[in-house]
Amino acid sequence: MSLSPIAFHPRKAALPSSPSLSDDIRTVDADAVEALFELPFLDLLYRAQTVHRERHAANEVQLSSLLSIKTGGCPEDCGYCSQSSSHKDAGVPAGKLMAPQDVLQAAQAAKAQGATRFCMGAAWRNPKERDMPALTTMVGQVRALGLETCMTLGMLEEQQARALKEAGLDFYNHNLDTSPDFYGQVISTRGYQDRLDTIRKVQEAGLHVCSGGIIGMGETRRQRAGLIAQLAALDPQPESVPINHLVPIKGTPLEDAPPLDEFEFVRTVAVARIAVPGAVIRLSAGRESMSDATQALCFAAGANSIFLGSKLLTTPNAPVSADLELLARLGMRPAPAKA
Ligand code: SAM
Ligand code: DTB
Ligand code: SF4
Repeated sequence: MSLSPIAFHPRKAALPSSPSLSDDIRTVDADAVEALFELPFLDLLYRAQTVHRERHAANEVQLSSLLSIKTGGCPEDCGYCSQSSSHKDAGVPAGKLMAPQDVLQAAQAAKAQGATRFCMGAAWRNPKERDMPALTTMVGQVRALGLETCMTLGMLEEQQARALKEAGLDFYNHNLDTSPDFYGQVISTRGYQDRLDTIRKVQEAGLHVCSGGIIGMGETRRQRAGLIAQLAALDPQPESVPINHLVPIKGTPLEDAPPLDEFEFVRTVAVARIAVPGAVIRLSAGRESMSDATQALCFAAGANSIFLGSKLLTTPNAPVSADLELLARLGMRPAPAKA
């Protein structure tokens, strides 16, 4: 049986030009990506699985663990987030940056549970210079455990990205979150171009980029395609793409976002797999309320990474024992550590 061609090249210059969008944003065409979304479900899954097997170990899942090293009180107003100081009703109090010693202990526990990457997240618009010594200490200590390191701290300056790289940081997570034309309905305090600029600085510092978005915020299919087109157009493409399902949080503007058809979420994972073929696609937030069957479909669509641990940043994650059991039931195995 022969396979139909599956090459996918995001084309340039077809989003309608808009005076409010910068050149970087205008140059991506979402048509080709949207065409993938329009395929019959099984054809799309077949293509995604074919691409997946060409580039990745078919039955391996990379296991990351996530820790909120600085929680709440964030000056940004991201409509989905419990940690924004604009969303006091979400009930997440502002905390201080954790001590490196406590972060190290959490990393040791994550390693013992089977994680190979440790991701540290801070509810900041950007890190301050005074925070850098503690951050670089954390990176060095976690790296010395033999774990891969990832941080997500908001916007970075060039020298901050370089300092984190020198300290041993492997990945920087900075999401585009959604398409350029839906973005303004979700976030007003940071622009799309700001995000692209931070990603560029992270790339120039030699860090691996982890960048993805959130699905289920009320965006259209075209806008989901717009997000994936932007991610696919990053040069180089990101090494890691987290696909988050919105966790609707009471007290945030998106608490009543319209529910999303679960097959549309699976389709998004499949389209991301085809459009960013070399990346590890992480099935991120939202797994806690997903059935085992839907998660298995996401793996079939090319997802090959999850967060392991009972908590994400402020919301619960699936229990570790249930996750390990699910992987065993599917005959899937944790990917070996690279660090
Ligand atoms: N403050 C930093 C920033 O936003 O750049 C880093 C941490 S922030 C919480 C990291 C990412 O988590 C966001 O970009 C968003 O994609 C995801 N996220 C936050 N709240 C979420 C929610 N309720 N549901 C799904 N994803 C969420
Ligand atoms: C990402 O894309 N998803 C993670 C990680 N990067 C930092 C965060 C998910 C947060 C889910 C909501 C919460 O727990 O507050
Ligand atoms: Fe702040 Fe990040 Fe939450 Fe936005 S997503 S409000 S930047 S913590």
